[in-house]
Amino acid sequence: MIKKTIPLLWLFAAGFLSAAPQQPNIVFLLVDDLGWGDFGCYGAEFYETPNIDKLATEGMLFTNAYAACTVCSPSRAAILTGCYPARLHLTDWIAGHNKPKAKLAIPDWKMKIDHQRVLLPEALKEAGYSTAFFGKWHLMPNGQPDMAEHFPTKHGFDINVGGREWGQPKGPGKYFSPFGMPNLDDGKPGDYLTDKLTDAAVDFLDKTKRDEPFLLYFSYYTVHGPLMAPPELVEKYKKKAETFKNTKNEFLEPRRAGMIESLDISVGRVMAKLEELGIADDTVVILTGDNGGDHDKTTGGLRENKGFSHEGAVREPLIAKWKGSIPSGTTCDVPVTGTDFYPTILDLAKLDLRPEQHKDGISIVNLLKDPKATLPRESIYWHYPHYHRTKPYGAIRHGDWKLIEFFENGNMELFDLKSDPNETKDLSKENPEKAAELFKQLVAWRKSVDAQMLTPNPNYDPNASKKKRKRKPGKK
Ligand SMILES: [Ca+2]
Repeated sequence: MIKKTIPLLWLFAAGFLSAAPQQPNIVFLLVDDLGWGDFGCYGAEFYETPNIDKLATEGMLFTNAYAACTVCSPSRAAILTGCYPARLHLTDWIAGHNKPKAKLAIPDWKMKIDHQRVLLPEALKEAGYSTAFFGKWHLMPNGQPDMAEHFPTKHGFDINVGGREWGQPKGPGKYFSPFGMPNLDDGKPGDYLTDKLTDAAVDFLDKTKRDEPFLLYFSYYTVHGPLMAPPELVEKYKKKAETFKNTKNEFLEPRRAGMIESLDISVGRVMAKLEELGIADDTVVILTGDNGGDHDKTTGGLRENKGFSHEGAVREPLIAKWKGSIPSGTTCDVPVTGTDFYPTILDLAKLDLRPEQHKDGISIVNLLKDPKATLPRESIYWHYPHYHRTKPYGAIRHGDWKLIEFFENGNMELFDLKSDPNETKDLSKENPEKAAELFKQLVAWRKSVDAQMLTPNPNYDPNASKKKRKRKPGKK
């Protein structure tokens, strides 16, 4: 007995064992359809986000952070797996668009993440983390027999509040009670979804054990449509819009501004709870979005928005805070993407990386220590073999260069994002050598990840999209 006890006491005395967690807690805040220009710290003047702006002053703000896809589900899958949507064959929002008369036929893509993959929450769980999911999931094969096998709790989360197949609130009251979501208290009439999810997240924080690190994955339904905000906030922004000088061509939509402010209030409540519990300094906070804003005036001037193919579709706010480890009030301009969160979070938690899992992500911890550092990566990629607001496309960013290839006709656009961040001038004709070099890389990358391609559509009808749909009698 003595032989066993002494080494244990020695370990306690040496500080190797203590009541405090050895690894940081992780609070991952994922906002739906978040535009690059939606926060004050990213230039917004109409929308008010004091708590998020404070987070930026306490941490690092990224100016070239990307979502891995222009729409929801693939981007979310990339965060959880560390793999590009192209590699996962999960390349569109679930359940996606089908355009049976389009020039190209879309591939037979997957509406779920394969269970043999070890997801970020599963990796953290193996390392002793408790894992909790709140909000929008949207990673279930909607209507298929195995749908129930793909709840968040089947992919590594101990707790799921609100996650189901929905890509937006579809309960009877949508953003207002009743919500019709798993494990979420419907509350009373007038209760607002973002507030109720925040209540649940804060309650989770209250109940966490101090000797067990946690992952709080808060995946907001907001600011995806339908645009619905608490009436007092809608009123506030209606009044503000009356006299607001819109010098930056912002989207003066009082309901959306109210949704953003309710998000900001939620972030403030989570931060306040971490402080109250005395665990703020032991907690990494990461805030980002899943794809661009759903309106072209939400992207801080970047071209296009969600569902398209240019920067406004995929460039996202990203703020990371960890007091004492991430230098406060700093800005990083190095391009990073959604696949990087998995290895980065493992690295922050001092866990072994799992390159066989997060195949397309790299740890950006060296940037989180020094925003002027470089990453051992030359290019990042997108692959969207689907029709949405855009036509099917692929893209590569290499340094300041970006090449977009449109699959229907092989057209390419080349931009220098340093001199032309809003992609106003296509340089592909002026600089065909650079376009060819990037195209070659893009093609090689697609092969390396086994990307699914479109095929000629035998049912192609060039006039289909031009035909006006016949309106049913009585419908406007
Ligand atoms: Ca989205």
